[in-house]
Amino acid sequence: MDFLLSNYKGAIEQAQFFFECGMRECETKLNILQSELTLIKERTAIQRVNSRVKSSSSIYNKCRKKNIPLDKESILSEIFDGAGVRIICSYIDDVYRVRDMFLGQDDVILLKEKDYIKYPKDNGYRSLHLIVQIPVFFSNMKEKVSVEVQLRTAAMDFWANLEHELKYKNENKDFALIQELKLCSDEAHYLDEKMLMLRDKISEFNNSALIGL
Ligand code: 0O2
Repeated sequence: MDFLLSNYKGAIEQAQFFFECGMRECETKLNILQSELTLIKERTAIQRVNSRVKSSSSIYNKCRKKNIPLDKESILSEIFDGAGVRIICSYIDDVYRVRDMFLGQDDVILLKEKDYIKYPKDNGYRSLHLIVQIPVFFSNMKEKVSVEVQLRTAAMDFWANLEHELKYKNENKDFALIQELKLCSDEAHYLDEKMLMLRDKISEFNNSALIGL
């Protein structure tokens, strides 16, 4: 496998360069949104942003699995999660607000959206996934790069990270474990909804205290 991979190293590295540039463009947009919300004294809608470029071996394996030719152009046009950006939000409604603010930018093109918050996966996985295309400007050309953006709350992120470690990649078929993980996901979702309700109650209380009601 290492030998096979090394045959395509050049093409994969070139594609990774473009993925990294698309990822950095997205990060910049999100950092600006985060700073703007801080400036206007909005509460913390975006807690943090994590990013990664898919590793050479993952790109190679995905191309092999999906019959994608191992050249730069095909990798860039057929692999949509080569660049990944994950946005961790405080509350469920922040996920959708940040989504709207991000997609509202006229150079961000939405290619695909999967709402695993409204429609969780059977195992309990929750997140909002967007595949977007974003322009990156170079010295003599412009390239549209696809980026997978995942938005989720801190509770969803906690669950997904643990589940990923415990099971997702290992295909563990232990039924009791799968059930327990699903239960944990429902409990995390309950907490998300409860905190949202409490936040609204507290802000209602603070507003009426402010106007002396
Ligand atoms: P990694 O290591 O995070 O990059 P695809 O094959 O990716 O084109 P798919 O499976 O339809 O198509 O994509 P989907 O459903 O949008 O999921 C892609 C990514 O979401 C995964 O990337 C994970 O990061 C995350 N994800 C999806 N389902 C689950 C799940 O059940 N549990 C956890 N923990 N994460 C999930 P990768 O490349 O699989 O992994």
